[in-house]
Amino acid sequence: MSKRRRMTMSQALVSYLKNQHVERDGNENPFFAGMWGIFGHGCVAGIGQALQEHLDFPYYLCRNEQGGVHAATAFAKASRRLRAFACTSSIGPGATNMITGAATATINRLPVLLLPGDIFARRNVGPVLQQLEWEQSQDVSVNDAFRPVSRYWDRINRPDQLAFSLQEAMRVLTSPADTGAVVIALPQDVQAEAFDYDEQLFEKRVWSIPRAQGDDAAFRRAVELIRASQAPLLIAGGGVLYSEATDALSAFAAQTGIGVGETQAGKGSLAFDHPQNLGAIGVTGTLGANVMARDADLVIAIGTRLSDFTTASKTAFRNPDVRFININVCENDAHRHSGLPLVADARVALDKLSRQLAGYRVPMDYSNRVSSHKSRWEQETDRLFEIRAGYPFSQTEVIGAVLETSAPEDVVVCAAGSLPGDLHKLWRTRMPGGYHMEYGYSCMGYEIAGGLGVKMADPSRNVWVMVGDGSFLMMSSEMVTAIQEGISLQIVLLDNHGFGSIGGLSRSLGSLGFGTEYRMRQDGRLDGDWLPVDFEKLAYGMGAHTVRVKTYEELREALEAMKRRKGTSVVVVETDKQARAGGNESWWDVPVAEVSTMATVQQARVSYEAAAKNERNFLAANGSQTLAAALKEEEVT
Ligand SMILES: Cc1ncc(C[n+]2csc(CCOP(=O)(O)OP(=O)(O)O)c2C)c(N)n1
Ligand SMILES: [Mg+2]
Repeated sequence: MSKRRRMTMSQALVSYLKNQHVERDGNENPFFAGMWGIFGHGCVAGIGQALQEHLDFPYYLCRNEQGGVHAATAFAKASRRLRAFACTSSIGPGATNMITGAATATINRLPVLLLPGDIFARRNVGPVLQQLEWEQSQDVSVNDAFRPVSRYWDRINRPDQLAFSLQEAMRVLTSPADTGAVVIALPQDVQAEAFDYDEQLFEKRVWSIPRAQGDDAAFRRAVELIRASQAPLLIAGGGVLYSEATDALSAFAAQTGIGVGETQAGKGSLAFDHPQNLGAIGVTGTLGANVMARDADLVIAIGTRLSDFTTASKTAFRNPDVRFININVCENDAHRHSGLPLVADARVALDKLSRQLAGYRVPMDYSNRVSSHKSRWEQETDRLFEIRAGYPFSQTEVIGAVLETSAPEDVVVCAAGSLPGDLHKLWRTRMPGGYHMEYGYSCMGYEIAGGLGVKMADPSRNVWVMVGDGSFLMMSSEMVTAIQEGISLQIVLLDNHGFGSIGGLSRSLGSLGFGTEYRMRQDGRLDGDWLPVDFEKLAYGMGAHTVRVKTYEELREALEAMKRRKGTSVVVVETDKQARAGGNESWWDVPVAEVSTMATVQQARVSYEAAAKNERNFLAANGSQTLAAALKEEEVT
C-alpha cells in the first residue's frame, strides 16, 4: 500500500497542479503558471484556503472572471500551448461569467483549466445563495452550461473522485488535437472536505506533447498531388505556430516556391518579407493571396479550421478542379472540403514533404506572379500608412504609426471590430508570435485581458493592445489588474463613436448603419448627439497614464513615450469609422432580408443572391477516397 496524506480536496487539487509538467522535443517546463480568480462564498474557504497554503502557486486576482479566462487563454496561445493557467470562481454568476471565456478558449483550441465553485453536494441547506434550481432534477446547476463550450467536463461530488478527474483533465489539456477549456466544477462543501489521498497523486508528472507522424500512404499521395500541381497554394493557420513549425514552413516555401496565405491565427508563421509570403488570406486578405487562391489547383491547408473568413464563405477557390490537402492534428479539420487528410503535426509534415519533394519547384511564371503580388501589396500598405487624414485619423495611418514605433519582437494584440481586418492586411509581422489576434470567437473585451496574458507569457516583448471604443467599453477592467501586477501594456484606443465594423457591414447590406453608433436617444430614436464618454478620463481613473492626441506628430510622440514608460499607458485616438483598408476580391456570407419595404435592402438582396451563387460545396471525391483508388492502382501496376 502506498502512503496516504490527509488533505482537503482543494489542497490536493493545488498540490497536484503544482506537480504537472510538459515536455516536447526534449524541453520540459511546469505546465501551470498559477491560478486566476475572484473569491466568493463558493470558493473562498475551499480553493481560496488551499491557495493561501501554497503561495508558491501564484494567485492572480482579476476584475471579471471572463477577463481572467481571457488572460489565461492569451497566455496559453503566446506559450504555444506549452503553459497554461487554472481559473477559479465562486458559484453562480462568478461561474457563468467564465462561460464566454471557455468558449473563446475552446474555439481557438487553447488550454485553460476552469474550476467554478458549485452548489452543495450534500444538498441539505439548499437552495443556497446564487443556486438556480431546476425542478426536474437536483443534479443540475448553472455549471452544466459549460458542457457545450468545453472539451472535458466533470463535477467532484466526493473528494476521492478528484484524482481520476485530474488525470483526464491533463490528458485533454495537453492533447494537441483535443485541447480547449477543461471544466471541473467544485461543490463548495466538497472543496473543504478532507480525504486520505494516495501520495502517488502528488509525484512529479511529465506529460509528453506528441508530434503525430501521419500515414505514409497519405504522404505519398500528397507528394503526387503537389508534383502534378501547376498552381498550388499554402494556407498557414494557427497550427503552424503551435507546432513551432515556422522554420519548417519557411524552408518548405523557399524550396518549392509555393506561395503562402496566412489566416488570422496563422499570421506571423512567416516573416512578412519572406519571398513566398502573400500575406493575409480570405475576407480580410490581400489581393495577391486572394487572387492566387481563386486560381489555385491545389490548396495545402496547414493547421487551420478553414473557417468562412478564410474561405470567403466557400467562394475563395474558383478553379473547377481545385483539390485540398489538409495537414492537421484534428481529424475533422483534416477532412475539410473532401480534402486528402494528412493527420500529422505541422512541423513533421512540412519536414517530410520537403524531403519527399526534392527537385520540385513551381513554374517560373507562378514565381513571378507571387513576387509581383508581393511588391504591389507592399506599395499598397505604404500608401495606406502614408494617408494623413487630419482629424479624425484614418485607422490605417494609426496602424502604420504603431508599427513604425514597435520593435520587431513586439506583439500586437486585438480581437474584434474593424481593426482585425485592417491589421490582418497591413501589420508587418517580423517574428513569430508578433501578431496575436483572437479571431476564432472574435470576442469583444478580449483585447486588454489578452494583452495581459501575452505580456505574462514573455515579459521581454512589448505588448501593443489595439482596441476599439466598443470593445473598451465592454471590458477594459483588466487594465486595473495590469497595474496591480506592475505589468506594462501599451494600449491604443481607437474611438470612432461606436461600431465602425458592424456599421459598415450594415450599410453594405442596405441597413444604413442602424443601431451601431454611440448616440443619445432623441425623439424615440438613437440618432441624437454623440455619447459624452471621455475615454481619457476613464483610463486615467483606472490608474493608467493617459493621453489624447490630435495630430499625427502627437500620435508618434505619444507612442514613442509609452514605449519607454514603465506601467500601463493608454493613447486615445479619434478615428473616422469609414477610413479603413478596403476588401480585396473577397466576399462574406451575411444573409440579407429576403423581403423588405426598404429599397436599399431590396437592392442589397439582389447583390447578395448573385454573390451567394459562387459558394461551392467541395463534395468531389478528391481526397482520401482517391487515395484508396491510387493505392490499388499502384498494387496492380
Ligand atoms: C462580445 C461580442 N459582442 C458582439 C460582437 C459583434 N461585434 C463585432 S465587432 C462589433 C463592434 C466593435 O466596436 P469597436 O470595438 O468600437 O470596433 P469598431 O467596429 O468601431 O472598429 C460588434 C458589436 C462581438 N464580436 N463580440
Ligand atoms: Mg468603434
